[in-house]
Amino acid sequence: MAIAKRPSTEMRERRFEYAAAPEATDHLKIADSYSLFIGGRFVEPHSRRRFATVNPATGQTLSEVAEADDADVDRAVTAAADAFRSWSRLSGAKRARHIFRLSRLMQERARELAVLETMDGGKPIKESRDVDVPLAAAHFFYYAGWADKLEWAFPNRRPRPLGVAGQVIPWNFPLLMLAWKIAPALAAGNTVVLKPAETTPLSALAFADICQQADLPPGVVNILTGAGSTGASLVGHPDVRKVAFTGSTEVGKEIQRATAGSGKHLTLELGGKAANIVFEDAPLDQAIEGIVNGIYFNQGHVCCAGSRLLVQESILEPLLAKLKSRLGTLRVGDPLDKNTDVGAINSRAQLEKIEGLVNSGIEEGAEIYQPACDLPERGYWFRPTIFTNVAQSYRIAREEIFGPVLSVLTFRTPDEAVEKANNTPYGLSAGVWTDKGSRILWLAERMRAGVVWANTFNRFDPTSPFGGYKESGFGREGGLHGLAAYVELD
Ligand code: TAP
Repeated sequence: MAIAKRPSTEMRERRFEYAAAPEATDHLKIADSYSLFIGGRFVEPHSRRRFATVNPATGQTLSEVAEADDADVDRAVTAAADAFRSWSRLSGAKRARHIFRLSRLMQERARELAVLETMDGGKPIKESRDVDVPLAAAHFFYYAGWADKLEWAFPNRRPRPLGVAGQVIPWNFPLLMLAWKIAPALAAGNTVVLKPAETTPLSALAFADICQQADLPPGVVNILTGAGSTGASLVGHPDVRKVAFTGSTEVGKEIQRATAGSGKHLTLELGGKAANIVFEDAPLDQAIEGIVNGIYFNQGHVCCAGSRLLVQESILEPLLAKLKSRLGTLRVGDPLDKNTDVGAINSRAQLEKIEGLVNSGIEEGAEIYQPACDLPERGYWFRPTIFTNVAQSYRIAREEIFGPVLSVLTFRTPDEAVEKANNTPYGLSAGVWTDKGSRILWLAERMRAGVVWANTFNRFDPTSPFGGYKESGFGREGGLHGLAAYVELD
C-alpha cells in the first residue's frame, strides 16, 4: 500500500507562480468613435459632443463615445414610442423569436463581449467569460420563454405592456444589468431606451450591433451613451412610462423625487452593505471561499457584496488565520490574464472613493491587513483588504465602499448576529454559514434583506427575483417578479 507523504509546511505555504495566460484581443474591433443607437441605426449626436472611455487597467483610451443631450433623448424616446405600436401588437411567439435570436447571438459573440467587458470595465476575464456574459444570455433566453405565456404568468389577469421604458444602469455589470432591464421589458411588449454608465458604454454598443444583426425591428431597443445628465433627461421625459434604475442610493432618491406624481412606474435597485454571517459550526474552508467570493468578486464592485463579515467570536482566530492565508493566494493584476482573481478598479474616481473610506477606517481605529502583492504600475488598483477591530459606528461598517474591502465584526449569539446584520440602512442581501438547516431558516426569516444565501454567496439565476428593502430600493428583477414590473394587470 502506498502511503501519501504529507507535504511539508513550507511546501504547503509556497505560492505557485503561474505563467501569464492572457486572453487574445486580436478578434476584437473597437472603433475609434461610436454614435448613438436610435431607431435601429447609429446616428450622430445632436450635441456633437463625445467623451473618452478608458481601459482602467492601463489608463489608455479605448474609444470616443457620443454624449446624448435632451434632443437626442427626445429622438430616442420618439423612436421607441413609434416602435411600441407594432412591437406591442406582435404575437408573443414572434416577440419570443426575436428575443431568442438576441440570446443566441450573444452566445455566438460571447468571447468578443467578454473581452470588451473586461477591457472597458477592468473585471477579470474569467468573471466576464464565466459569469457576466453567460448570465446575460441566460436572461434573454429565460424571458424569451415567457413572451408567449404572459396569461399563464399572470393567471386570470390581462397583462398589458406599459409603453416606453427608460432604463439607466451602472458600471459594475454593464452587460448583465442591460440584460436584467431589456429582456423582461421586451418580453412583456415594451420598447426601451437604455443609458449605460459613462465608464462602461462599449458592451451596450456591441449589444446595439447585435440588435441590428438580429433584425430586431427599429426603435424597439435604443442605446444612448452619455453622462448623469443624459440619465436625468431620460427619466424625466414625459413619454417614458416606466423608469428602471440601478445605481447609487443617492441618485435613486433623486429619481424618485423627479418621478413622483408623474404616474410613471418605477423600480430602483440601489446600494447595499450585506452581512455575511459565519457561525461556529460552519464548514470553515467552504466559508472562507464564500467570504472571498462575497467581497473580492469583481473587485467588490458588487451591490450585494458581503462587505460586513460577522463571525461568531469562538472561531474568530482560526477564521482570520485561514482568510489571511487565502488572501495571499489571490492574483491581482492584468484583467485579461485568465489566472487573475482581482482586476482593476473601474475608474480613478472609484479608486479615490475607496482610498478615502479605507483611510477613515484607519483613522477611526480599525486594524488593516493587506497581503503583500505587486500592483501594476499603470491603471487603477487596490489590494484586497481586511479590517479587524471594527466598531459598528465606523464608516467602513456603515457605508458602501464598493471596493475589495472587508470589515470584520463579531457576535456571540444568533440574536446578536441578526441585530447587527440588520443594523444598516440597506437591505439587499445577506449570507449565512452554518451546519444547521433550522438555523438557516430561523435566520433567513429575520433578515431584512431581499436575498439570503445559505452556505454560498453571490449566486444568480434568471429565474429568481433580486432586489432590496429599505435604502436598497424597491421592485424586483429576475423571475416572474421581474416580468411583473413591465406590465399593467387588468
Ligand atoms: P450612480 O452614480 O448612481 O450611476 C448609475 C447610473 O445612473 C449611471 O449610468 C449614471 O451615469 C446615471 N446617473 C447619474 N446621475 C443621474 C441622474 N441624476 N439621473 C439619472 N441617471 C443618473 O451609481 P454608480 O456609481 O454607477 O454605480 C454604483 C452603485 O450602483 C452602487 O451604489 C451599487 O450598489 C449600485 N448597484 C446596485 C445594484 C442593485 S441590483 N441593487 C446593482 C449594481 C450596482 P454616469 O455613469 O454618467 O454617472
